Amino acid sequence: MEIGEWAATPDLGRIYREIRALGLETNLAELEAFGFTVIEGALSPELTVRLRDAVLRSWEERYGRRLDLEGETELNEVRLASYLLFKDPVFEEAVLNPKPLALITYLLGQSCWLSSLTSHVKGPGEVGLLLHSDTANGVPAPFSAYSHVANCNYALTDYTEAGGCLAMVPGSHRLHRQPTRWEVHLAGPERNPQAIPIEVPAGSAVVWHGATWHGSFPRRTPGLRVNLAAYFCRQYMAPQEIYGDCVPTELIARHGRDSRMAQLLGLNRFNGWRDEGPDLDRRRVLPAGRTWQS
Ligand SMILES: O=C(O)CCC(=O)C(=O)O
Ligand SMILES: [Fe+2]
Repeated sequence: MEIGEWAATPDLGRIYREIRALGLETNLAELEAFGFTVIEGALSPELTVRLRDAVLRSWEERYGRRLDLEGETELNEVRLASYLLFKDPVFEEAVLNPKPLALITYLLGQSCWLSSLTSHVKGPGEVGLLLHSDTANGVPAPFSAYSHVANCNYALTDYTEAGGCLAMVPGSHRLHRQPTRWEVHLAGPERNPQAIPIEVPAGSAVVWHGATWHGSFPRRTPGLRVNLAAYFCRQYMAPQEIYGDCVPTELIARHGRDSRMAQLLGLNRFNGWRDEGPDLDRRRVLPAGRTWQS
């Protein structure tokens, strides 16, 4: 059917038309039904390599040692590379990538923020990352049907179970709670039989609803599994990374003060004033006549 300019669903209509124009309706159906979807080829091969190189460079600077993508044995389990956005302009392309961002906008609205941009760099191990829902920070069960947070996980190396790929429990967004401690394991005799490996080629994006149970398998072979986790939240949640005053002026110059990027970085933040009181100018108006706050 044609999605009109319906008064009852102005924001939904706009984002739905965008999702249709981007060819993402099947992904949207998967996201609704199973709580996650895969966009293969979300990154070009060239962009995948640039992002992976930038992640590894940043990790090596942070931890002061070299990594071996193919043969690593020293790095055990996961060590996080965090606060990546300002480390290289290539990360801005990942955050604004139209297809994943359209699905994130469906889940969280136009007013959402980037909560963090990190990489779970993973070497060989036994445990992996236990199953969880990202709806943390004190959100009580039962979780709401709508997402408070949402995630876009880019595979920057090929994802296989033995290589330590992402794990999902399909349909778990409908359980509206965190897994119990008997449900979290991805290895050994207690492995949750409902968890499936997301085996996808590098360059894929996996987008999920904030309530969906996920984790990642232990890596059983030498070398590294590299992801890029672009994690978003509604603005009433506490973002994991604070950008605000740290946003480089060149980044603002590249995108503009009224851009989606400025919104994603919380630069239009309204709450959180001090003695000066609220700054009403921060409720900036979009060309479409809607405010970022909607
Ligand atoms: O290791 C992974 O890819 C999963 C990371 C994760 O749980 C997250 O980004 O929320
Ligand atoms: Fe997570």
